[in-house]
Amino acid sequence: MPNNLSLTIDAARLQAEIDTLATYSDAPAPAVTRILFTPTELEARDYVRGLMREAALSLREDAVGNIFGRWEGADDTLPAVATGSHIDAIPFSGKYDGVVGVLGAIEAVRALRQAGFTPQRPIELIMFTAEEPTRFKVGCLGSRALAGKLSPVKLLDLTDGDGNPFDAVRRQAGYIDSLDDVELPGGHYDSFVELHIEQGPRLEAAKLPLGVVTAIAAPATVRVQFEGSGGHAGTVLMPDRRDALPAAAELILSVEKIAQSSTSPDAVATVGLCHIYPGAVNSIASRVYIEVDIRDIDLTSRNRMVDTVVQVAKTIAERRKLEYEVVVLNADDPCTCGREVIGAVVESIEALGYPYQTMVSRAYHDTLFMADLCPTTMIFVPSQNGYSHRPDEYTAPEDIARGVEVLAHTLARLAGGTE
Ligand code: HGY
Ligand code: MN
Ligand code: MN
Repeated sequence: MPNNLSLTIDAARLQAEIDTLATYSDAPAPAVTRILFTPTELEARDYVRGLMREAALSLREDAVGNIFGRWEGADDTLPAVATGSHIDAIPFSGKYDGVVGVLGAIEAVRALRQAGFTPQRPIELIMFTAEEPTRFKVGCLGSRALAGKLSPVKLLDLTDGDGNPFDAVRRQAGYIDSLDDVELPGGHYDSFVELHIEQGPRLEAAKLPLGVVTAIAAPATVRVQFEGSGGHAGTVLMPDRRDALPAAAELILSVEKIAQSSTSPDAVATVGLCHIYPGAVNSIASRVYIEVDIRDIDLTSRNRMVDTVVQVAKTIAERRKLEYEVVVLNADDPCTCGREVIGAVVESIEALGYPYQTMVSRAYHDTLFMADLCPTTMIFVPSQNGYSHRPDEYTAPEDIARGVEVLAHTLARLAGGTE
């Protein structure tokens, strides 16, 4: 790694690209909605492909829609250093989540090239398919598949909320290759570093511009469906009802209580999605579908909460004489980041003279699954007021540029190379 690599990050160009990408949205600005393989998201993919090509990256796309942009190294036989993130966005969210790690990585490559740097190892950017669980109910779909944690058989099982199979939707989007070729072997990458907004309040509270991630919390999702008789809101008397909505209401309050009463400070649980059928003011709910998001850094605590939620859902349904279905959609392990990769980020930050802190990520990211393939870490930049997954998500351009500068130096350090 050249000692005095001095890089110029074009913060204004990067911000303009972030603002342009935000226009590919199915929600009115400043909100962003960009759901996997919708026409809007396909147009956004085209925009990112163009930027990758302009940065002289050679492109490859796999069967689930992960997009790879490769900068060949002096020794292309060596496992690449990888970086990247996602551009899909949950409904009515912000324009920085994931985007900073994709467009920022492209800017890092441009800055390194402009400084005359040539990497020894190849450097590969990855735009992961569907980090958000919005359409197919599983988060990190692309990175899970790369890490072999979402098999071709499981991928063929996936359908979206309208019953469209993942396989049909991906083919309509132009991804027709075999799902068997998605999984990457261990050793395929040397290391992986993801630049991401913190999506929480800690860096801002500590008045620090940078975070280095040492571990990522363990996410789980539980799907619960209650089924009753429904019927006319005026003519079915109270003793004769089997109303699905009060059952869901009981469970939603229990989910909150289960997390609040945990002794673990990082225990969180949320019901962010609830569908009521038929959804009419004068009709008793015949079916209610909810999804529960449960997380903790501590796996035992997280698993205890999942087990309790499943048990409480069953107890409520049986007491109310409702049919029910309770499915644990995913219950992932937390990940510990790689000491050497963390070291490379810390060395880069300290050489640049910036203050920072090491920290755990309470949000999950593609890094969680890349950790099954190689040593990983993340670089966090502050979120204003800790806001994320909301239209007023914001990170200052100078904070983003600083994160990109650290990412670029880290990639150079990990890849080795010459000016
Ligand atoms: O939900 C998460 O942690 C991530 O932002 N998808
Ligand atoms: Mn997100
Ligand atoms: Mn994200």
